[in-house]
Amino acid sequence: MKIASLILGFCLIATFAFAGTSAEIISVEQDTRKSIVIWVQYKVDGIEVEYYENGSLKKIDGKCVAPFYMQYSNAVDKTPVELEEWVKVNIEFQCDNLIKAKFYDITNAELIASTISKKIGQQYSKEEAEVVFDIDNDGIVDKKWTVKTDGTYVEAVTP
Ligand SMILES: [Ca+2]
Repeated sequence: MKIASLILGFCLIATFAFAGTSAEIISVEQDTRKSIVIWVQYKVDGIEVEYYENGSLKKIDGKCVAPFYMQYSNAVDKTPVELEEWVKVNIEFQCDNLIKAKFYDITNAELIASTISKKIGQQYSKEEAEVVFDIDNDGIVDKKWTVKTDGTYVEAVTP
């Protein structure tokens, strides 16, 4: 009994500490456009991913779900085992995308903040800019000007 409690306790801890994504098929239906709609509850770090349909949060049986569409044309030549594999591969692909999106959010935010914050007080300036002309629109630059804010320019010698 103690062992069972320990195992149950460990499972609860493992559930709460779960980091990553999970997906559960909640409902399967056929839509009017001849495809199968697989409603999937996705979780990222244990938190449901919200999906809005026509502006309202889509829920089935109290669970946030997102649709996964399978065209009949993708299904007709598959055995039941192949169908299950197809669904598994595609839903796991969505899980991968959720992990990547979360990773990019965190790493990008940290990278941007730490990189740019090192530049506080940094000043930048330019006195001139280059303008190129392709007068006959053949992809070859015909003229280059170095221009300034006072309206002056210098034409570069082009070969
Ligand atoms: Ca040209």
